[in-house]
Amino acid sequence: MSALLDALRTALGAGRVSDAAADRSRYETGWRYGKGEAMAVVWPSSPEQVATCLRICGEHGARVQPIGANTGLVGASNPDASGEQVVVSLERLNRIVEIDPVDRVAVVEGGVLLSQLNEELAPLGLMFPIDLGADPQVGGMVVTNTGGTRLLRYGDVRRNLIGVEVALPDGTLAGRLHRLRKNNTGLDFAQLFVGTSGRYGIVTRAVVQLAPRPRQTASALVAASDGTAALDLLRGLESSTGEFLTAFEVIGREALEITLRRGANLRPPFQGELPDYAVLVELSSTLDRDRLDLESLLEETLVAHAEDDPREGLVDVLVGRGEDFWSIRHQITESLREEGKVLAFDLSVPRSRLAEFSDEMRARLARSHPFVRFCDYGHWGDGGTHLNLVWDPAVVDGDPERLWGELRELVYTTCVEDFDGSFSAEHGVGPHNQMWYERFVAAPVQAVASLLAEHFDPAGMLRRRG
Ligand code: 2HG
Ligand code: ZN
Repeated sequence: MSALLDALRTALGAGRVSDAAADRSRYETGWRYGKGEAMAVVWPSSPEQVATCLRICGEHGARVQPIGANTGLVGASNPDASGEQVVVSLERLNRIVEIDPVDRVAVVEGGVLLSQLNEELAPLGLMFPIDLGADPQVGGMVVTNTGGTRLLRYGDVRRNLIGVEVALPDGTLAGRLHRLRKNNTGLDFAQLFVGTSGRYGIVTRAVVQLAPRPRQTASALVAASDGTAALDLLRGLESSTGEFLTAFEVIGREALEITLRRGANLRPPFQGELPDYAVLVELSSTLDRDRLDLESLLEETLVAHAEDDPREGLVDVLVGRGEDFWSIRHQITESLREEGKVLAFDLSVPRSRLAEFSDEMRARLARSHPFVRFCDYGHWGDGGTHLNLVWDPAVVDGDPERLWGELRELVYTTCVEDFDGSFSAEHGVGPHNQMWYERFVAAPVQAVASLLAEHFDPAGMLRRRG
């Protein structure tokens, strides 16, 4: 170990390598899941230094755990429990190399924060259109393939990634920072790394596609009597305002109730009882208000939809106050966390089955685990639902591990097997859900993924233990 640390210090400088517990500890615990122990931490500040770290670790037979902003939700960026991994923190790899408004791309280092990139882009009327409550680094977003609240309009990272440069376990830099939107010359190297949890290499630079920043947005919060009413609204909005629709976020009653009670500075939006589902709708456009009044368009569309709906599924429609509504949306995760024990699921099902899935899942859980609160919310526009199960640990007897296992078995089998859904819609794969990857992902797909891992990383430098 001391020979390894000496070699890393010689390559990076003494201040860029530490095995002190105080330095290691901030990388050892994940935001929600993940708890391990690192051998040391290094802070490379250029793509070449990242590659050099991997080369040196390879020469000493050490394993490596890359980490970005530590905002992941499946424990994939924290070290395992072995105490044998060198954590490679990418926070100093944070230069925006170039912004090209004609190519409409940005070339950024892997450790650039989403907020940092968007602050730089705003004065140019551009944005990197992945919108999240968290503030991850671009490299972490690539290997997770993050989605977020505006995927409906702009797509996920996969759809906005053009080129990558990657430090491979053999200590080389590979890839091409091209700006070609069209390039049918065989396999797409950049796409190979998307959603792989950093298993094949570390993204050192990326070329991402930018979108023109909207000049206006209009928001509404709609009270829907049930999930079917929310889905009817989605269809109605897509057919009448489709090219403007940027977000369609749904919040179930229990999640809304807890968030309004626990969140900071939130005004209850509706008078009286909370609806079964609140839908946050956002339209946006690059046209300015003189040419198109989006807020009036949204209001008229929602009123017409409510009047024409034979089921009378829309109970209340509030237009405007976008900041208030987004503030509620972005405080759900933390509010639920304060409420009790949370077991979070990041699921998707075909959009047409979202209401049916929620009703069925709620009924099954009420029968088997009545003490669990069913808090669902998420990106219904893309079939995504974050089901967070919340309970008071004081009222539950028995082995918590067993309870956890039962709940996961029930929710995942219902979602994947009975509803043809996904056990990881947008948070990726990590130790938290690895066993479900092994169970639900088709064997030929796992075989190709393993072959690629073998190719890029034959010694298993980026492989976790447990
Ligand atoms: C969101 O949509 C995030 O708010 C987090 O993906 C979801 O906390 C969660 O489970
Ligand atoms: Zn989400």
